[in-house]
Amino acid sequence: MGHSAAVWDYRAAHELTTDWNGNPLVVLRNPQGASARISLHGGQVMSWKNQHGEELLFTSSKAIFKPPKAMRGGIPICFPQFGNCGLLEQHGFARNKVWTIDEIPPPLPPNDSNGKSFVDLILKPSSEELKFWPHSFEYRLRASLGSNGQLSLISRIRNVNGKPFTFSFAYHTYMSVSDISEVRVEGLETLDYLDNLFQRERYTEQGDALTFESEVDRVYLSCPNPVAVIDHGKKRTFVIRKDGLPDVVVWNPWDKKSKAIVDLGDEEYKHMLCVDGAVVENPITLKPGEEWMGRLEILVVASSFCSDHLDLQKVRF
Ligand code: TA6
Repeated sequence: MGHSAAVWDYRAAHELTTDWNGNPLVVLRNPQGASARISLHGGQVMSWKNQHGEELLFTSSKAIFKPPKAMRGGIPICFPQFGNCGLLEQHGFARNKVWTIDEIPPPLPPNDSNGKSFVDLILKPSSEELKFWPHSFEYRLRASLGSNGQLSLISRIRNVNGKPFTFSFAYHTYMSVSDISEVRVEGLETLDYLDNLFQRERYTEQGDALTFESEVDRVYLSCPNPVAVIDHGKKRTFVIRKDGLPDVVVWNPWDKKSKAIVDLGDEEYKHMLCVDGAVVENPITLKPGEEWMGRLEILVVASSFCSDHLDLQKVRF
């Protein structure tokens, strides 16, 4: 793009536009040519491209971009409930609501702003949500793109209510992969997980790395940083770091489940993998006036950058 980082105006590097369906969309760009698109519908990241213009997130060819449902792909936000075991709709309402741009957000540390193009969004409950979930909150989301192409999402949820409330949460991240049979996930070894395919029974991961031969729908508990999704086909690795998000959800619907999902093509499970930074096992309780923060950072590096025994510690965010 011909801009040097020194003269790059990061504030001006976010642009408000609309998708083909008329939904407002914010586009972030970095000086090297990477970009991210964040919809005000759901505060959902719809696209994240590297400096070569390659898409890093999966979007279904059958995705429905029409509110009120979340688009199948990108990064839908699951709040105030992950899954369908509460009183609310599956994965909560945040992904189906219209967010607004937060013009004067409370400050974040300089590291979360300097050298990044970013946008701040806010969601407050409407009288409709309050009927089903009677808790006043302010949910602030910062989405940013670093000069190295890193995507960061910072959620700050504040209780502005008179009573405590409890929530679970996930950044439901659909990664685009060459072929699911060419992918392995590292960083989950020896961890306990809840298996959604077996009534959330608890197991311990025995393998050195997680590979995929059938449907997987698990919540790995208390995962340390980083977690890596290694795509041998594309020779690239997603390195995931998180803060305030102890659990990691791993989901691939495989062939049978895919056929039952209307907005997912029958064969598309081969090209997606959800790996979510999440809070599932121990939901968060906020007292009046308290705030919770959950941060997700994803960087994509060439797999050759890491050796066979992936030295992820040397990956700089
Ligand atoms: O664990 C991930 C999961 O909860 C799966 O059980 C699966 O249903 C998926 O999310 C997608 O949910 P959605 O409501 O977006 O169709």
